[in-house]
Amino acid sequence: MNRLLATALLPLSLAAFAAGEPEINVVIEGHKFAPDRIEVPAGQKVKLLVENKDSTPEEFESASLRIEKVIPGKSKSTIYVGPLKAGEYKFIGEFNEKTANGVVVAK
Ligand SMILES: [Cu+2]
Repeated sequence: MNRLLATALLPLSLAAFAAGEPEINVVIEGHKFAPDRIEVPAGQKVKLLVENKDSTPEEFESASLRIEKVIPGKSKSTIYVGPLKAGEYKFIGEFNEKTANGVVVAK
C-alpha cells in the first residue's frame, strides 16, 4: 500500500472502530421523515438516530423490519436495524401514515 492510500484509509478505519455500528441521523418534522430513503450497508447492523422535532409523538413502524417504536414529541430515540439482506424495506409513521413514510434500502 502506498503512503497516500494509507493516509486516506486511516481516518475511515478509526471512525468505524470508534463508532461500532454505522449511525444514520433521521429527522421527523412536519410529520415526514428526512431522509425518507435511508441507505444502509447490507449484512450489517445499523443504528438509526431518530429525532422527532414535531411536538406530537410518532410511531416508527415496519412489518418487514419488524420494528415498532413510539418516539415522543421533541425527543430522540435510537432504532437498530439489520443486519439486512439487500433489498427495500418500507416503513411508516403510523400516527401520520399519509405523509410519514419511507424506505430503508440495504445494498
Ligand atoms: Cu403500530
